[in-house]
Amino acid sequence: MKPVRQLIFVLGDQLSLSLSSLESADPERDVILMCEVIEEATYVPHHKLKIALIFSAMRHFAEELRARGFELRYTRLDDADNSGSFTGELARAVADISPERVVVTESSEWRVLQSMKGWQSALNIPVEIRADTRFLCSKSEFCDWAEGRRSLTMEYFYREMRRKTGLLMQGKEPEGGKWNFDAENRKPAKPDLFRPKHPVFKPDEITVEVLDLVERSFAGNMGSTKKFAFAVTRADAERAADTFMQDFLPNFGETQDAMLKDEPFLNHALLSFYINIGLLDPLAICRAAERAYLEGRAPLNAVEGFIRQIIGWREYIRGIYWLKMPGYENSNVFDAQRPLPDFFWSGDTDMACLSTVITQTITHAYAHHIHRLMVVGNFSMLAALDPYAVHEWYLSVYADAFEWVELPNVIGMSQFADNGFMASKPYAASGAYIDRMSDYCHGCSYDVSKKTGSAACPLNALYWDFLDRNAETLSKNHRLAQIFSSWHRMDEGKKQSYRDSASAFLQKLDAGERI
Ligand code: FAD
Ligand code: DLZ
Ligand code: SF4
Repeated sequence: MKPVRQLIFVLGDQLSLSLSSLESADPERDVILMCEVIEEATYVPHHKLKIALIFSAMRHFAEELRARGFELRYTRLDDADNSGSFTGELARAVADISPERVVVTESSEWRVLQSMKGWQSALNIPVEIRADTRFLCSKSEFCDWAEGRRSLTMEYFYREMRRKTGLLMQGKEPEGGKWNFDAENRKPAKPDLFRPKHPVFKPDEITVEVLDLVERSFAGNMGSTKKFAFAVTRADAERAADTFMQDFLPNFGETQDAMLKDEPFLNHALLSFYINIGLLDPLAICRAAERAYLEGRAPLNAVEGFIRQIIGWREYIRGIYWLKMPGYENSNVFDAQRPLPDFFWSGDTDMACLSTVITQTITHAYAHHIHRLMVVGNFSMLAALDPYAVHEWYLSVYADAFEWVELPNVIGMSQFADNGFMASKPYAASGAYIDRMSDYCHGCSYDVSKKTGSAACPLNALYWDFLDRNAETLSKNHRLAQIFSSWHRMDEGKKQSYRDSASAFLQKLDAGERI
């Protein structure tokens, strides 16, 4: 047997043929290591569908590499000699194969990158850690952009990314004369029986084996794998992307913020899982969306909105993560300490908005952006839930959740726990917002039009109570000046009834009573 030149270690969210660690890989002389390990599967209690998606996509990626002539060393979760950790599996492979060196692409998460940095000395072998080139903006480019700025507004970063990629640009000017068409994208939606259906992928033999493994090994975790419908190969993920471009993109913009109880997906892409594990290339997806606009198949407001989510928000969020880690995960400006209520794991609450979104999360390991931000996130912030516990919940329950993208979205965008480092004001809303953007309130046990008292929508009193409770931090925020002046103009009796209603609600929550 020829000596092994490189042992290339590929992680579960690195399933891309263009991965930097695979550059100049040689099937004749290199071996690729992939492993399912209990440490990764349990650092939070992941949703069963999330574990199944990752394991099945990993096994299919291993097949794809084998078909290209590579030798794979693949450890399954239930292999008898599986050591259970990345470091253990790498050590075992190094001892068995004696490669000249190890090559990896840097981990997407701070936690794993710390281990990676210790491998060279722990294993006494050269370890090359290569940059992850699947992002448009490198970590150092983001630092350069952020340095010296008073505020890190996403919109300005996004414009840089438009210029860099040339997406939707006419020379130096943005297509359509404006950078952002969001003003056209805040409409509610109506149920539509003729709305196209998102594709469903039938599990093949490999997936069926994984589903069985997951049901056996993670029986107590959230969800069920019975209706597993994710794409697990690059080809199927590309099919999902093509269907989105054709059937959903034209209407993506208008209903982006809308919520309907019987339509959890509306016109959203359902592509984040595939992009985040490396089955889809974000820039290629944006180019496909741009083509749809240039060929007259989708309007500018929809295409610009979609592209902004990917080259703007996604890249910006990653930049913030690496700028602020470690330590960002412990941000808690409001000193919120309340543990998560049990209904976060069951959906069992009388608040129809939360019950709908959490139940759909349990079913699909998915909820769209406004569900995450304005339903679960808004409630968590108004009810002073501990942001770290909220972060761990999001990291567990969504199939697309990897810390680099989940943490800033939760800690910064949705909980404002970083005191506005990311968001210029908290995304806080009373029931009126949910009522305007959804059909949830109609069937709710609470009355959205009532402001206070036990029959009133709890969000109405919680909203004012949140502002009042945190006035010292928030009243300096000029974007909240108008709201605080309304609060100050309110008569004392009304203010007190908001405080009393919120306090009664929070006491029930603390006592574990049904709310
Ligand atoms: P669409 O709404 O169709 O958007 C298209 C694409 O844009 C997405 O696939 C995604 O790649 C990208 N995108 C959109 N918004 C964001 C954003 N804020 N940050 C990063 N990428 C974005 N996204 C994750 O990928 N993983 C997470 O763990 C995650 N956690 C979140 C937690 C909270 C509290 C909030 C408010 C948002 C979170 N997001 C997360 C962002 C966003 O909600 C999801 O990317 C989106 O819902 C995925 O569904 P989709 O593919 O249908 O997206
Ligand atoms: C999320 C996850 C899970 C559940 N299991 C594995 C695994 O067994 N093997 C693996 O390589 N990756 C897994 N992942 C994804 C990793 O957690 C992810 O690649 C790292 O956190 C990135 O730093
Ligand atoms: Fe949610 Fe309040 Fe509407 Fe009920 S009334 S669905 S609790 S916003």
